Amino acid sequence: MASSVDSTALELSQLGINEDFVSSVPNLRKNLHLLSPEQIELVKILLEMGQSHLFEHWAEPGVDDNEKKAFFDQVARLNSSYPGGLASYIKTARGLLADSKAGKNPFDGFTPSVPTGEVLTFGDDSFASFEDRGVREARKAAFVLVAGGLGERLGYNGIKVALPAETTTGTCFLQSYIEYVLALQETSNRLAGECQTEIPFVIMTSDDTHTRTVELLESNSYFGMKPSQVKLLKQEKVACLDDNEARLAVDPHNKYRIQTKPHGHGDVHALLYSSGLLKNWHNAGLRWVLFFQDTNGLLFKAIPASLGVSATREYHVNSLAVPRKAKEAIGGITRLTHADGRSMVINVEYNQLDPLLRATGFPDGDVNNETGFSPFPGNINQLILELGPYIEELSKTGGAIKEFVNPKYKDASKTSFKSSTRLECMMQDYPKTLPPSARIGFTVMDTWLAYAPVKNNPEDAAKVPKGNPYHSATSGEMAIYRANSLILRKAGVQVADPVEQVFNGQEVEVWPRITWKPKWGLTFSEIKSRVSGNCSISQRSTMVIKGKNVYLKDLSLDGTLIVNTAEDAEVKVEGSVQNKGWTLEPVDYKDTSVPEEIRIRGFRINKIEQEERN
Ligand code: UGB
Repeated sequence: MASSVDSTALELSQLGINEDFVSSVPNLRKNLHLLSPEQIELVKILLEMGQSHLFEHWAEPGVDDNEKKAFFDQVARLNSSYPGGLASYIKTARGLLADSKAGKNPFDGFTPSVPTGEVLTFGDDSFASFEDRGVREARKAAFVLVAGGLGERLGYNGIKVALPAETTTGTCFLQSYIEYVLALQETSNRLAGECQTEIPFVIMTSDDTHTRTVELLESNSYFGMKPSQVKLLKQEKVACLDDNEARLAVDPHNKYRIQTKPHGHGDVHALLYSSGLLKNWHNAGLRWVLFFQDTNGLLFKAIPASLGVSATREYHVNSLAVPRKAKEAIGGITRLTHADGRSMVINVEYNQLDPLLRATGFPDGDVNNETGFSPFPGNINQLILELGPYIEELSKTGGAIKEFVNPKYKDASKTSFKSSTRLECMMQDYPKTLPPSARIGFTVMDTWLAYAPVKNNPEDAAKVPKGNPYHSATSGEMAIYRANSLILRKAGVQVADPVEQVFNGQEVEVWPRITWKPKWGLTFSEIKSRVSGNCSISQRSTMVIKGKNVYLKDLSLDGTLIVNTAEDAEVKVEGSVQNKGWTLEPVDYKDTSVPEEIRIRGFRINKIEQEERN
């Protein structure tokens, strides 16, 4: 605490504090002499913004003084981490809460329609040429993983990026992402005839995930990436709001703290901007920033082609999308046209699409059409932004993204909330402030290739309407085997049909458990070049390719095959491999004797017999 001044001698006007404000909070007045000039400045902001209640329960000077200091440390953080500070946060909150109370529709005046974008078909010529272009561009890209979310829907106790994407090799999501980026870096540099370029890799964390993310990286030597190549940016939470006047909520567990909650993945833009990274990247000649989420084990299969689309079409913003099932919990990419002529292509979040459609002449709301899918492509929240226009826009906005508020009201009078609320923002709302001249596009890929997130706990996944994706650890893992099987089929391998099995109450297709390291095959043409002759893989088989220069020729696999090779060694895998292999043994998600990361997928792998080739 600051040097002490006799409170009676304290001239409020000298401090620039309005007497009327302080007189209503005698407990603050008694403590004023404890405060430093910086803390007095924060007091002024809080009082001017109608937050005197925060001091109502303060103890006499000499009691809890350390807690009072910690209170100001928190207020200083909340003030500095929000563009425009706390005053701006409270002002925006008042406006949004008033709109919400009035039932104002954020899409008022806009009519939705289905936009057009680039629709890709895996493996055809145009897909191959986009992939080729994308891999060449990759050395001019930076990758940004947003991983600050707790994953409340999944209910997993650890951080989501530490979960195995699949349990055949146990590779966790973060390892898989890093290995893909390193493989892209290597191939892209090789094609350019250079080797020095390092692709920057940024992870946005939060207080909920930061320490465990650092531990995961450090205990695994950054999964082979240079530590200097990885940057962590931690997002701060924002203050909770107790009522329509945006009075900040006192933490129920500590009267000297303001309750806080996450602000959403939209924070990534302000953090990137204020970190100075964007300018460094621009100066280093980078052209693209790719954003992606924490648990999609397929997404890098879609990255080369979608980056190729961005480069070919010169999109300032390219959103990756997949065909969307009506009511699926992914946003819909929509063209919104205003009565005044404005028009934009933007994500409409899953909880807003149905009411918007119903209010604008689509009485059935969010429903599938004759194709069995919603006509609006599903946003998988993987964005590719062109760096130059991105910096230009952020230098105007500071990275602030249009926010929203979602209070749960106690009753129809909408005067009080069931629990405190806060402002939130989403990274895909970035285009909302862009001028009409911005080139905004999207790229639609097959779901089996591009999207299988792990978001839902087993109980909720089992309740998903039939035909809609489970988005669980079970379906996320099975989707990796299916994608790899389908890719090899397309490359000419006879891969057996899957069988249907039920794990944790979810019926899934079980394909052969095929996995490979990204360096083995980043693009379809690369994978094709590694397969020749008459290869076949039975349904009960498992194949793990760990090496880079591994060539499958006339392979007949019925069992488990692991191919380990030294970095550059060339290995031909030929002939028949037959053994008892590895089986999937069902486990119940309620069986707490089984590790959590296993039981949430409903099976474990029983490694009976395998053949290893080196
Ligand atoms: N995240 C953060 O980094 N910080 C936060 O404060 C919050 C989240 P969810 P959500 O593709 O499946 C999104 O919770 O928000 C990270 C899109 O909005 O998994 O319900 C978090 O760690 C939606 O349009 O998803 O829905 C994670 O990596 C749709 O595209 C990411 O943000 C949907 O994802 C997403 O957080 C989807």
